[in-house]
Formats: sequence, C-alpha cells, structure tokens
Amino acid sequence: MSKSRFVSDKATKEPSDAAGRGISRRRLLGGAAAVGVPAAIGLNQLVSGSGIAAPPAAAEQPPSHAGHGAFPHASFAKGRSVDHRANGFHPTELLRDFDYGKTRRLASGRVLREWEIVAADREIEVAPGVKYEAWTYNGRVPGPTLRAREGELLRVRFVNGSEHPHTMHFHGIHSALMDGMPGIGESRGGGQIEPGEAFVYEFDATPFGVHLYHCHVAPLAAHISRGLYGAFIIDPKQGRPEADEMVMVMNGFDTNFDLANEVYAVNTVGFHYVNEPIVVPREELVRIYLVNVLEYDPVNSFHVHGNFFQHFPTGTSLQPAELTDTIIQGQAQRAILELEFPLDGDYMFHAHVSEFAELGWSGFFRLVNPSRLAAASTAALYCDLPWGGGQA
Ligand SMILES: [Cu+2]
Repeated sequence: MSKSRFVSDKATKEPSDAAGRGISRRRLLGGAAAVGVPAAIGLNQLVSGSGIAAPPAAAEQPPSHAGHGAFPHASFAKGRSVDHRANGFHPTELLRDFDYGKTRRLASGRVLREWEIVAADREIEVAPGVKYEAWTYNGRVPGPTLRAREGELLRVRFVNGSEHPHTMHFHGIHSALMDGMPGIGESRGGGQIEPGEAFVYEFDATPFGVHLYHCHVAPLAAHISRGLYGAFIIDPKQGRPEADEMVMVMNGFDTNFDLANEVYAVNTVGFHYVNEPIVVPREELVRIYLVNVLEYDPVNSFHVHGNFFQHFPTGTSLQPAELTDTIIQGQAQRAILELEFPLDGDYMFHAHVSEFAELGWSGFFRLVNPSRLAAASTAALYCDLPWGGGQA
C-alpha cells in the first residue's frame, strides 16, 4: 500500500478551495452572459410578464434557500440541451452503466476485484447553459457505479489527478487505514491523497446492499458537492431476481457558491429524464439503486406516479420494508426500489420536495407500446415550467 507519485510536477500544493471557487464563479457568470441571459435578471423579473405567479422574493424564503431568488433560474437557457459529448458522459447511459472492474481468482480461491479511479477537475454542464467546475472521479458525475459480489476482496487504486487533495471514502465494513479519512493512515501512505499521488484501498465486499463512496477531505461539503461521489453496489452471494436495473444518484449543484443549490437532478443533468424518458419494459421487474448525495439540503425524496414500489432500505435485506410510492432520504441514505409497470404510458418520477422537482429533479418512465401510448407529450409540457412559460 505505498503512495506513489505519478505526476512529476506537483503544480498546486495548497488546498486551493478558495481559488477554485473564485474561478468557478467568474466562469459561471461569463457563461450566463454568453447564452444571452443577463446574470443580474432574477426569477421574478423573468416571470413577471408571463402571467405566471412569481414565487416569494428571496428575503421571504427560508435562510438556507436565500440564493434561489437571486438569479439561478435565469441561467437556464430555454431551447437548448446539454452538450453530453462535451460533458463526456450521458445520463441515459449512466443509468445502466455498472463498472465490474477486473477480476482474477486468488490461490485461496477467493475472487479479487480491482478498479482504477482517477480524480480530475472538469467543467460540466448541469442544465442547459449552466456550467459547473466539477471535481470528478473518472471524469464523470456521479463517479462510476462500482459493483462487486459479497465476500470478494476489493482493491481500488486511486490516482489523484486533481489540483486539490482528495480521498475515496467507502461506506462499508473495513479497516480504519482503508477509510479514506485525512489524518488516519498517512504513515502507511493513505489518509489525505495529495495532487499527483496515488493510493490503493483494499477491503472486503461486505455487507451486501447499495452503498456509496465519496471524498472525505475538508471542507467536506465543498468536496462532496463538487461531484466526488458514486454508487457502490455489493450483490448478495445468491444474487437477486432478474430485473431491468438502473442507478439513480440524487444530486444538486450550487452553481453560484452561496451554499444553496440552484440545480437539482438525478445523475447530474437537471430535467434530463424529462427530455429523454427512461424506457422500461411492461410487466417486468424494474430495480432502482437509489442513492442520495445531495449537499446543503437536509432531505431529498423519490416519488413515482401511478405506481407503488417495494422499498429495501440500504439494500441490506432481501425482504422489503414497505410497499409505498414515496420515500425520504437524508444525505448518504440509499435504497433499492423494485416495481413493475402494469400499463403503458409516461409515468413521472420526481422529488416530493416540489422546489427540487421544479429545479431539475424530475423525470419520466416510458412504457413503449405505441398503440396505447397516450401521454408522450406530457414531458415537453412539464419541461417548459421552470423557464417561466412561453416558447423559445
Ligand atoms: Cu476531495
């Protein structure tokens, strides 16, 4: 487990959060101007001529959301879509993209599963026209969905290619030295991993369930909200029933660095699954690995229309805890949701925190049977609301 250098020129030594935040703010404002939306125009001004009632002014909102009235809606560029190619990842593909790593069998007969994860700073577009200076694992937000089987030996080589110190902190049962905590394990090469350094985390795959990993360097809220997180699935030894499986990481983005989010999403891009509904099979099991990593807001939630799901909190039991249509999660809470759709159509899913839903955390499941598809245009209608109505 030795920490090795892979970059000869360590350009940045200081934990440069302050510098990074300053750069991002300037770039965001520049980006807003570039898409023709004056940054100084607030939501109230935008909607005042549209006939849609304006929400309370910023001063009337709860303190933690004071930033929402300032300008964030104004930077949503209506009529444009996010450039997924420039982002380097596509939320529809992320859904079912499970990273199983590389495996080999040890002399003991046990399976060793290995990954390499590289931290990198990268500008991404989190809603049309809204750029964000993200910190990423393997260039994407959320990071890769790491998937293993209960009882395996896991090895994750983490390479810090970012200009900031980071770690990988896994939720699971493991040694303190493998916990990705600054201040613990530096003498063994772990703890805080500086830019240009690497470290190999090694631990057992236990317990089975849906977990997560994230950076644990201070200031923690900043390191998490920048995008350094991902889902971590450990399948039970006996597996689970066959299903159409997908991962939904509920996240948000504080695009103006006022410690409140301006964009909310599942898998990063606000409204993505409104614009591209998730096509699922009818009368077949759908399994959702749901993880909440949202920073700055105390709760998040998941609600589906026209259906109920079995809820397996943390996925650590094979018996569901509840049949419901809405669950609440604090940060790092996660669950497996299982459901079948009996009827064709477009079925909305969204945070039942209505503010989040209208700032991007909304989507649709689409059951495709063209002869019976009645609601295909619903998505386009809903997507118009956050920009204050009217056509581009
Ligand atoms: Cu970090």
